Amino acid sequence: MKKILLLTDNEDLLHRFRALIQEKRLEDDSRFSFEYAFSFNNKTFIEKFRTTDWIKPLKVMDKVDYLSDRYSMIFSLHCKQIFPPELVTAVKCINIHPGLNPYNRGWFPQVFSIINSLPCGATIHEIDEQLDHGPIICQKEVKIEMWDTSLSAYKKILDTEIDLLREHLSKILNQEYETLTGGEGNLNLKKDFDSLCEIELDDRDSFRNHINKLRALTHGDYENAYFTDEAGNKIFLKIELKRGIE
Ligand code: 0FX
Repeated sequence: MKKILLLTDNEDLLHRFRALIQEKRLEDDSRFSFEYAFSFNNKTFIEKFRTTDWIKPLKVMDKVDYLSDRYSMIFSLHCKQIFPPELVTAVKCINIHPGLNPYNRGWFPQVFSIINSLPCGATIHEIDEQLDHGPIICQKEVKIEMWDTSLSAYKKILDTEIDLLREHLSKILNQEYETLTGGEGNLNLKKDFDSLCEIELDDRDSFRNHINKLRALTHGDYENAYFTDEAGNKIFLKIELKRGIE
């Protein structure tokens, strides 16, 4: 029996992955057994899953030998830890990524796609030693509309990740797939997102670009975009867009 580990820090995707495993009757498939873990520093998960034993906190860096010995395959479904080279060379590690590699690899791809118009979507790929970079197993573009915010684009991307898993999971588990090389593309880090959030009040640009920046930084209750008033207070802002009905 092949032991498979799913590592995630995203609760919505965790439940949707488990539902998919049930839907595909993989829980009863004697060839595979699934185990679940989240990042050791994920305080929300630690609190939420304190009394359960089917999912556990894990510090990947400290457990490379254990993970390599125990598992045939490890999935990262929005796991916030970077897998070290010794792990990805020892066991097949697969990333489910909310971006269309190689465009806007890294942090919050849809935010950057709204601003730089590079394609966005979902990608399932083998993990190599670089971030969101390894051989691509499957991917699908998600169209970002003029009225999308980061949140509405993100919801479509998550649905697409699940659609890709629904279509390709069995092939991936049986390692019956071919890969494509994605190229280098471009990479955004957390510091790039943080610097986007600071709005310079005297910046001059087209309305299109200003609107794009604000909708890229509008994501539910997150306080992203801000400017600073004379007293030094941060004033947060977001934008509301509504498509008119013809
Ligand atoms: O789990 P996740 O959706 O994904 C992120 C990265 O985008 C992804 O490339 C990486 N593989 C994964 C491990 O981590 O991240 P999240 O739940 O922290 O954020 C989801 C969305 O929420 C994000 O795309 C934009 C929005 N957001 C999040 C934070 C923390 C904001 O707008 N502001 C924020 O401060």
